[in-house]
Amino acid sequence: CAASGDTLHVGSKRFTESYILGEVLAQTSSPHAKVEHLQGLGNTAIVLAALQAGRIDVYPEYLGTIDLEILKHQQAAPLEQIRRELAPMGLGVAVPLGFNNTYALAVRGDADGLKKLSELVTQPRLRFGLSHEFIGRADGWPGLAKRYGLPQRPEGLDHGIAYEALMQRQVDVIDIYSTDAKIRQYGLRVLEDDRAYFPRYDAVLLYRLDAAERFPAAWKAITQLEGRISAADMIAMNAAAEIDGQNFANVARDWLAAHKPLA
Ligand code: PBE
Repeated sequence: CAASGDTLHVGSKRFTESYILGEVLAQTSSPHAKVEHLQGLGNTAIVLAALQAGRIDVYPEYLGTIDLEILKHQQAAPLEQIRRELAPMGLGVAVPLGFNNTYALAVRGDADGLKKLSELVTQPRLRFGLSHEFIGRADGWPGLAKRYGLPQRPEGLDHGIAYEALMQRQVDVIDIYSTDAKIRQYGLRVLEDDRAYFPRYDAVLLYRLDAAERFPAAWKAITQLEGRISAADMIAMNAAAEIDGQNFANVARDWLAAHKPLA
């Protein structure tokens, strides 16, 4: 298992931003350790299992996801409590990168009237196309439908095709990630969460405590990333990959070249 090897294994989830952040981590640590990036392993449950099994040592995750989906809290818990509960699993959370990437629902820019999630209850005919993970998550559709009393029945789709399905009018409402580049590209209207359902999803690193000890120099380099990636930076990187078609490694390299933390 990787936990005893001489290679630092970085993981990522299967969506654009996670691939890019995985590359940022891998390139940041590569001067200091042998590094391998296992890209786009899957959804939260799969990447977490890889981390717990020692197949990977660290991956980019989101605070609300750790809190509500991984630790199954009913409501947001303080960071200290999150750390206390992760420690017996051999895991830690650290290095807040500097931006929040929350879930939200969005409609086409020309959808008449709609501005807030609470207004969806009066539109039972709208077709919801929601990502599979969102439909299944405790902090996703089940809780959202309950909080807002929503009568619609969502259809599951892959987040990678959600924007195109919306623009081709196959569906009317999709879940978005707030740092997605296509929100602006397609001029979507993000609906206000007027009953404060969604928590903060600050980007952080979820890692094996033993990895920080096994790769001290690489870990030190990684910690220098704290607070350095703004939401605008992340949206621009997502745009470079999804709209301009650049590969993830180049996107990460360009960002690092422009924002290199002082050694
Ligand atoms: N996301 C959006 C999250 C939660 C909010 C896709 C960045 C995730 O768990 O991956």
